[in-house]
Amino acid sequence: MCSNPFIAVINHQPAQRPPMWMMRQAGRVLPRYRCLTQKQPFHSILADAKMAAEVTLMPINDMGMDAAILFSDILVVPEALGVQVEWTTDGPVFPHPLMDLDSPASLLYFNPSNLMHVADTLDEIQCQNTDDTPVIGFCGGPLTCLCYMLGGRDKSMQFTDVVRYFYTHRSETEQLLEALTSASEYYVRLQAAHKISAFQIFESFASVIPVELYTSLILPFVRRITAAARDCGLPVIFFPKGFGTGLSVLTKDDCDFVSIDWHTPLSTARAIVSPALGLQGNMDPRLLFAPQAVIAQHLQTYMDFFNTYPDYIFNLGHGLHKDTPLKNVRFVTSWFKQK
Ligand code: 1CP
Repeated sequence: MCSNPFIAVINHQPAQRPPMWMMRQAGRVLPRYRCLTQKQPFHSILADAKMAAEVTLMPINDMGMDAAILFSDILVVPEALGVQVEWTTDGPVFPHPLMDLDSPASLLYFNPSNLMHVADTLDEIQCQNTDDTPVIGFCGGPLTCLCYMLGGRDKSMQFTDVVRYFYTHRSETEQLLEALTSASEYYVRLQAAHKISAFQIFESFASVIPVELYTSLILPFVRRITAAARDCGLPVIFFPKGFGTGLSVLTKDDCDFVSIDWHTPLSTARAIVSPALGLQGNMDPRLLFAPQAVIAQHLQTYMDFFNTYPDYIFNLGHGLHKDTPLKNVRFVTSWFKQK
């Protein structure tokens, strides 16, 4: 049996317990990370390979996770395409959303050298990674990145004007998706060349368009990113947040594992997702604020699920919240390790 449960399960091998990691585990919650952000803003930690590598590996020692996720952001790809992103303490700001411009696709110019800091970070992770912890690389899903590129940040998370643009400017939309996907294919190959064990596509805004439109307009581009990862021998996890019944359209061409959000019961997901695909997820991140006895009851249901469907990775149904009690995160990882 493979000694790291994440490596075992992601490659469809047996493991004694579910592997576990949590979306947004790098940064946000950890006191050591918080301490670092007192001195350095988020974007300068990203640009510093040594620091970004340190943050990537913090959740292994400080939280007990089985896998690390690269400390970076989905917006580095739009930035490398020339979209201006300003990193403020309140999150990313887009001074010139593409929707305000004529023929925006013609203005994009992919500059791969803007992504090289990620290669440096991955190399540095390998130097610091003495116990060979698996590292998960990632990019944003085509729809999620396009929402930010066209509309900028939308606190309502509805992106109504962007969706309207898809209908009124279909050809321009497809050209933008083409540019974004080519850059993402390059980005996945770059990460693979600098040693990662799996790749996750974060499609956080899958819910903003109808399932049929997602399937016809966006999914072909997701498939291209997945194919690029597979070419490099990487298994792919796809997280289409809020996709609901759309989960039933996913096939082996789209990914190897589907990450389920907290809204969809895991048993429902298992019933509608192709049996060829493993599942990851989906504990409500807000449950981590509950008493530990309540958390333990939920963990038992995930353990039971794993015992029935071993193609399963424990995770949250969306990212960790900033003020989550660290002791409860540690409770989760030690609970599984005692099994
Ligand atoms: O998972 C990890 O811990 C690794 C690092 C990581 C990842 C995977 C960061 C660090 N960002 C992301 C992905 C990401 N970035 C997503 C997809 C996942 C999700 O839905 O949470 C999204 C939508 C973003 C965009 C983004 N970057 C936002 C949200 C903006 C909005 O529309 O409200 C913010 C605030 C950032 C900045 C950012 N990225 C990462 C960190 C640590 C920070 C600093 C602030 C914070 O802690 O959120």
